[in-house]
Order: sequence, then structure tokens, then C-alpha cells
Amino acid sequence: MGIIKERFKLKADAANAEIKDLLKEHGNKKIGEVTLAQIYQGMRGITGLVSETSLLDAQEGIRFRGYSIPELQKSLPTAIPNGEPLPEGLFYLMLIGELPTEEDVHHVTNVWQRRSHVPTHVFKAIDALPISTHPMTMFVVGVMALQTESDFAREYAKGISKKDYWNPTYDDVMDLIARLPRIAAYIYRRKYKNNEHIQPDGLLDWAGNLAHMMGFEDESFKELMRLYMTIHADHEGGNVSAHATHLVGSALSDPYLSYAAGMNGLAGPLHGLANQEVIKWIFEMQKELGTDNPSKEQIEDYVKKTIAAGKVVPGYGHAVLRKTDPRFTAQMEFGKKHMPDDKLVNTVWKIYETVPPILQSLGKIKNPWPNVDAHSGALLVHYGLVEYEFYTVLFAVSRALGVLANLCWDRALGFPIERPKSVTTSAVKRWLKGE
Ligand code: NMX
Ligand code: MLT
Repeated sequence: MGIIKERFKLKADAANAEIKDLLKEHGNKKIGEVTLAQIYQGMRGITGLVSETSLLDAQEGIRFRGYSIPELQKSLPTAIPNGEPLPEGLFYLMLIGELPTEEDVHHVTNVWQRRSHVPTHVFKAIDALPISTHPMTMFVVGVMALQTESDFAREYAKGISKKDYWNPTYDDVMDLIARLPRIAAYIYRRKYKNNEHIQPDGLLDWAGNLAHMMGFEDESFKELMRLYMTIHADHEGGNVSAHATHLVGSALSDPYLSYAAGMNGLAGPLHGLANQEVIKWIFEMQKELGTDNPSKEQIEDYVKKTIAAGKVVPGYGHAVLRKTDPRFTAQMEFGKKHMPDDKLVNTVWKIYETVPPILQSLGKIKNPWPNVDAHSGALLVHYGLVEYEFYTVLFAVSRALGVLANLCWDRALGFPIERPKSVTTSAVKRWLKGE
């Protein structure tokens, strides 16, 4: 057994024993109440899931196993001195629950390098789609084609014992994460770079290799990819992509099927597709105003026009957060360090000064502050990655780290099939009448 797998098994056995005791003693305690409004309004605020890898605080933002993004930037191993964290380290932290050493991170990089081979039929499946297909559709088709490789599905068909589900799940998770950069880069080069592909570099880290295979050799772009892959990886368990992956996995669908389901959710404009919507919205604003350097007054008018047209301002608002997303702030810091004079990046900062008071004045929006998607596109455009339909694929590669680490835990903790109760409005009316 590999060293990380062995450590995970030890941690999972200890957690299983702890949870068993916890439920024995406190299993009947109430954790909250559910109102009628909540079941009609997206179950907002109902605690109904366990997700060990990260926890979101409405005021402070995300913490991964207790560590904030600035803390991770100080404590996770990096590829270059004083550089951004290597996402391999975050994956280790989410899976094992402890900060990795440099050696642990190198080990994860090597394991993912070793497991990164993508079979030819996956590329053929992507190639069968028209070139106009959205990159997220190509991505999910690629992941689904890769499902032929699932150890879990094979072992289950043979008749594996319940107590061993975690084992092939772990192997599928490591294989799948290892192969995603190749699939993502293949889609990028196929759709936007004349189908001219770049072979992986066996000496690069996971995110650096993604940048390389996409055709971006600038060291500061590789650093951006390391930061990007780290900050988008997880946002506790209730967001659409994490919840969908967990839900589908609870039916014992293998990690390929479960992750593909989650990524179909990430492809929605209120979730991960918002990153492409932000840049599209800014480009449309620039075109309409006839300038790439709009004033605050011009932005204000454009925002009001967007709202009057019954549309959302992309990149703003959140179902849980009530302050500026620390993932936005981390990207803003990156921008200040690497491209302080970039016009588009400065426009994003001007939008940040302009939008919150307008949204606040409407009186109905619970969070007027920017989320992660408000910033990411402008940094990518700076390096020449202007094909904004591709942006959600980058989010998806990163999100694999969180949702798949979670899937390992789901199977190791023996979580059952998820099946909440639903009601009809007629049933609600009968219940209100006391019938
Ligand atoms: N622009 C305009 N209206 C908004 C916005 C916004 N950015 N955010 C919320 N609202 C509206 C919302 O549509 C709703 O209107 P109505 O009552 O007429 O249906 C009202 O304000 C109350 O919504 P909230 O309770 O504040 O937000 P909710 O929790 O339902 O939704 C989002 C959260 C993130 C879906 C929502 O804020 C939104 O649509 N934002 C824009 C899209 C976006 O940036 N999504 C990315 C989220 C991060 N991610 O990567 O997943
Ligand atoms: C996420 O990263 O998943 C988004 O911020 C959405 C969410 O947390 O609901």
C-alpha cells in the first residue's frame, strides 16, 4: 500500500471510531430547526451534510482543515522561493488533515505524474464533438469517457466488501486528478490552438504542467495556476458541485461518474460558469462604452442597466458568504504584485468600489460583495488566456481536489445513500390545517 493511502486509512479508522462514539452519546441532539420558507428557498441555512475538508464562515470565508488562504500561503510548500502554494499540498491537507512536508508534496506530484496517462479513446470521444461545443461539455465528456478506467466500478462488479469501498475509491481519485490537466489542456489546444498539442513535462508539478500543456511558459502564469488551483479547490460541502458529487457518489456511482455530475453543476452560470460571465459582461461594457478604461460613473450606469434588464451582476453575491470573498482578495493581492497597471485588472478593482453600494441599495440582496469569480478572468486575460468560455474548465480541474478528497472520506466513513424527504404544496396545506 502506498504511503499516503496508508496514512489516509489510519486517519479514517480513527475518525470512524470517534464519530461512532459521538453519535452514541449525542446522536439525538437537535442541530437546528427548519422553516417552511427554507424548504421552498434552496434549503438555505439548513445544516444537513458533513464535509471534512473545509468549512465556510459567512464573515471570514473559507478555511481548509482550519487554515485560511493567507495561512496556507505561508505554510504550504511552494515550487519557487516565496511562491504560491502547490495545490498538491492542499490536497494532502484536505485528505489527511495535517499540513504536508516538502517531501509529502513531492511524493504527491510524483504519484500524479505516474498516474497521468490518458487513454486514446478519451481524446477520440472529445474529438467526436463539434468544435463549437462548450469546453465544459467537452470536459465532462472526457471525464465520462475515462470512466472505463474505474477500479471502483470493476471491484464492485466483482463483489467487493462494503468495508473496502474506500480502497478503489482512493485509487480512482488519484488517477482521475492526475489525468485532468491533460484533458483540460487537450480541450484548450483543440478548440483554440489549431489542435496543436503539447506533451506533458515529466519534471513539472501538477499546476505547472497544466500551464505548460496549455502553452503558457511564463513562470508567473505557472504561479497563477498554482494559486488558482489552490483557492478554487473546495468551499465546504453544500455548494452545487460538491453537493452533487457527494450525492451521486452516495448511490455508489464511481468517482468518475460522481465528479462528472458535480462538474455539470459547476457549468451553471450561478455557480462556476460565473467566471466566464464576468469577463463577458466587462467586455460587453467596454464595447458599449467605447473604452477599455471606464470611469466609476460609467460603471455605475452599466450596473444599473444590467439590474434593470432583470439580470444578475456576475461575480457578486453569495448564498453563504456575507463579506468580500477571501479568494477575491488573494487574487487582488496577486494582481497588485504581478500586474498593478493592467487596465482590465484595474477595471475589476473599480467595479469592486462601485457595485456593492448599488446592490446594497436594492435592499433584497443578502451579500453585495464580490465572490471568487469576480476577479479570476482578468488575471487570465493579462497572460493572454482570453478565451473566456474555457475558464470554468480551470475551476473544474481545481474543484476536483476538494470534491474527490471528500469522496474518499464519504466511502471511508461509510456514509449511506442520500435521500432527503420532499413534500408537495398540497401536503404543506394539509399540514398547516392540522390534517
Ligand atoms: N446581481 C443582481 N441580483 C442579485 C445578485 C447579483 N449579483 N445576487 C443576488 N441577487 C438577487 C437574487 O437574484 C434574488 O432576487 P429575487 O428575489 O428577485 O429572486 C435576491 O437578490 C436575493 O438573492 P440572495 O438571497 O442574496 O442570493 P442567493 O443565495 O439566492 O444566490 C448567488 C446566490 C451567488 C446565486 C447570487 O448572488 C447570484 O446570482 N450572483 C451572481 C452569479 C455569481 O456570481 N455566481 C457565482 C457564485 C460563486 N461561485 O463560483 O459559485
Ligand atoms: C463555490 O466555490 O462553490 C462557490 O463560492 C459557491 C458556494 O459556495 O455556494
